[in-house]
Formats: sequence, C-alpha cells, structure tokens
Amino acid sequence: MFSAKMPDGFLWGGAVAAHQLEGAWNEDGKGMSIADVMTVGSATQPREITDGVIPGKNYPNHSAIDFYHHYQEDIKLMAEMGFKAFRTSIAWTRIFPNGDDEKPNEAGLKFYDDLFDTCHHYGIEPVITLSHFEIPFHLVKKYNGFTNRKLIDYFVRFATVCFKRYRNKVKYWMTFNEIDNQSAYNEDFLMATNSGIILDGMSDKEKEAAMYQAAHYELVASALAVKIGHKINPDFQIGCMINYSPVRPLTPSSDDMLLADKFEQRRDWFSDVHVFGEYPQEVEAYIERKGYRPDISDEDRIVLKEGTVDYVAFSYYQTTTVSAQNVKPDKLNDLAQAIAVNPTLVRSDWGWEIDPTGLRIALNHLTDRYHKPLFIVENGLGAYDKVEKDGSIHDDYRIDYLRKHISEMEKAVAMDGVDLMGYLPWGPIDLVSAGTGQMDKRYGFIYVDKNDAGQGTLKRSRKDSFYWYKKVIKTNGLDLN
Ligand code: P53
Repeated sequence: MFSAKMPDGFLWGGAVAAHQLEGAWNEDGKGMSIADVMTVGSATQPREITDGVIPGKNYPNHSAIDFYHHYQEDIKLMAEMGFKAFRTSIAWTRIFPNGDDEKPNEAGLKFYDDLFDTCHHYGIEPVITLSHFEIPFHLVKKYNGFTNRKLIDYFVRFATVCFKRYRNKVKYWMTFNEIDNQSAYNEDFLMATNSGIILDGMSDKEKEAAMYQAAHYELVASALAVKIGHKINPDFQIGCMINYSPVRPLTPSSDDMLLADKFEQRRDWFSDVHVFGEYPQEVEAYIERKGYRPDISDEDRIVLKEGTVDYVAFSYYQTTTVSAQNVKPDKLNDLAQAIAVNPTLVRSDWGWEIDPTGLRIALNHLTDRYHKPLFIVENGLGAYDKVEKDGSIHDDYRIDYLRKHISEMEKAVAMDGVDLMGYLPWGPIDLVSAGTGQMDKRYGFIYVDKNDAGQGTLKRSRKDSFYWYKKVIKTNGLDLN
C-alpha cells in the first residue's frame, strides 16, 4: 500500500467535542445545551429532542465518559500515542450558561485553562471549535436559535471571551462545526444542533427559509469572530469547518450529472462564503427565486468580506451518490430525495458508505476550489467492539479503515501537492455518538467501559489500533502496516 512521510510539523492527533465526552452537564455553573435534551437512539431509532430535561429519560450526554473529571488521564493516553494536536470544543454553556448572560462563568473558563495547560504539558496543540452542536438551550427557547439576529451578538461575545482568555494557549480555531450539514433542512437533529431551530409544526418551505436565514446569521457571526480574533492575536489561525462529501452521479446521464452539481452547490456555498466572503451566484439566484431570507444587509456583506478564514477544515466520512430518478435537477428541494445507494461501496453497521479514495478526491477538490491550507479534523469508522476475556480488543476493521484513508491522504499530499495541516480522526477515545447518542458506536483507539444503557465502570483501555496509530505517528505516516 502507498505510504509517504508527511511534512515536518504535520499535526497528527484526534478530534472530539465537549458535549460528547465531558459529562458534568450541570456542574460548576454549566447551563443546559441542546445536547442535554437529546435522548439515546440507535442505528434505526432517531434521538428524541425533548422540551427540557424530562425525568426518567436516558440523556447520554449528561455524564458521557466523564472527561470533565478524567481529562488528565485521557490526555496522558493521547500523549502516549504521540499526539501532536487534540481537537475539542469549548462548551458554550460552561462559559455563558444561558447564552445571553452579561458576564462569563469563571469556573467554566478555568476548566479549559487547565485542559489546555495539560495538553501543552505533553506538547499537544489544542485545536478548538467554538460551536460544536451545543448551543445554549435558553437561546433555542427564547430566540428560536439562529433565526434571530441577536444570536450574532451572543456568539461573538462568547468567541471574544474565549479568544482573549486563551490567546496564548490556543492558536488553531474553528467557528461552527459542520455548518453545511443544515443544507438537509428537513432533519430535526441537524437543524437543532447546528442552528438551535426546533422544526415542530413547520412546513417544508418554512423550514428551508429558516435554514437560509439562520445560516446567514451564522456566517456573519463567524466572519465577525474571525475579524476580532485576528485583532486579539494576529498569529491565530481561524478556519471554517464543513462536512465534506464529494458528490457524484449514479449514472453518466447529464440529468444525473447536473443534479450532482446542483447538490454540491447547495452544500459548498457555506464554505464559499467563509473563504471568498461572498455568496455564489447559484445560491443568490435560488433564494431570490424562492423568496427566502429577507434579512441580509449591505453591512453584512461587508463583514463577510472582512472576515474570511485562514484554512478549510473538514470532516470526511463518505461520498454521496445522487440519482435524478426521484428528483429532477431543477426541482431539487429536499436533498435527501436525491441520494442513491452506490453499488460499488460497502457500508458500516450504521449504513455509512466506506470510500477511502473519496478522501483523496475531497482533498483535490477543496484545494482546486479554495487554494487554502486544508485540515482533516474528522474521519473514522463507528463500529461495535468486542472485549476479549483478557481485556484486549482486536479492532483490525478499524485499522483497515484508517490505513486505507491515510494512504489516500498521503497520495494527495505526496503526489497531488495538497497543502495539508494535519489529520485528526474522530473520537480517539470512545464517546457518545452525535447522531445516535450511543456509546456502542465506537471510534476510539482507547476503549471506555460504558454501554448504551449508561452502565459501566468508565475504565479506559488500549485497543490494538492504539499501538498501530502510535507507530503511524512515530514514523510520520511512513509505516502503515
Ligand atoms: P456519529 C452527520 C453527518 C456527518 C457527520 O457521527 C456528522 C453527522 C452527525 O451525526 O457528525 C460529525 O457520532 C460530527 C461529530 C460526530 C461525528 O461526525 O453520529 O462533527 O460530532 O460525532 C460522527 O457517528
């Protein structure tokens, strides 16, 4: 299999998000976030989003893997693998419990001081997402999330406090996690987690209009944050973060091809605005034609231009294949309707298509489009693990997945000339799945003894992939065996 050494300073490591591992959901002044009102689901059963916390329901993020009290032990294990970087998020509700508070919560700020100090103690660079699916629930209830312009101020206040407090501890930042996911505006989970919008009782048209409005305010909030961040510390590297999934037609027909292009336009515009500071023609035309998003001011357009990002970070899990069988290119309203099963690929136990070459396609496409450094900040396989009698975990399927993806990534860097900052696979330690709320959908190199029902000792142990990834990092990507 192809392998190549990565450039000096390449950031090998892993990525998590606060709400999926910290637990301690109401400790030290933390407020309730959208993640705290989502129940456990499964591969087939979606998570329920409840109106507040209802006694007797299983809310897995409340305790998660209790990283809040185990972070020293956990960061030490990541250091043992040789991590150069660790991506996590700052839980907005630890800093501003309600979101619209005047003053930040000192105990929350202190926790991240200690966490970042621990990372630096081991020579690990923190890579920080500001908003990763954990918007304060109060902002959801009182303002309807990002459909309200006031949210721009609240986000910018939160970002500014973090930039100032951690100006000498954090260099790499991202504003909104997977901001483009909400292009699937019909999905309760994505709209609630990205934008704090509860879709109950809304028509399809209202949902789509709400998405374009909210996304616009998020993009303005992001641009303002980038601009302020660069003033606070000119050395900051502030990126956007998208879920990138290359789109291809199911057949060579022009209808399928055009549909693939249209599908991609509906997702790429988020990163287009982040990088170029202006809306692409197609989206302007679309929202005009549909009569969506009335509130976009001339001042907003200036802000977007002034706050463009330094790099493009993305998650890569799978490619997307579309077919004009059920939806015509010019009638593309609901993206989900366009998606077809790719007959050339196998799927994970959760139905996610596995396509290592797609990662090389993604790296090439994003380089051609944006001419910016790229950063892979998520990639990985969610799988069931089996603990042997002696406690060992032989996760060769995970090693196989990662090896193939890393090989494709290395081709993109060594052969295609892609400027790549680092590789941070998802969930280096088992954590709560965002999509399903499960513990048993595992991504980790480090196993955590806890199951979907919430039972377990929380004991950490090393899987086979732990030793394998350690060797990959040690050889700077050369030894993938
Ligand atoms: P889980 C949807 C589509 C692509 C990525 O996902 C997604 C989602 C949300 O499920 O989420 C990202 O845990 C996200 C992480 C998440 C990870 O992918 O559903 O940034 O928070 O955990 C994996 O298996």
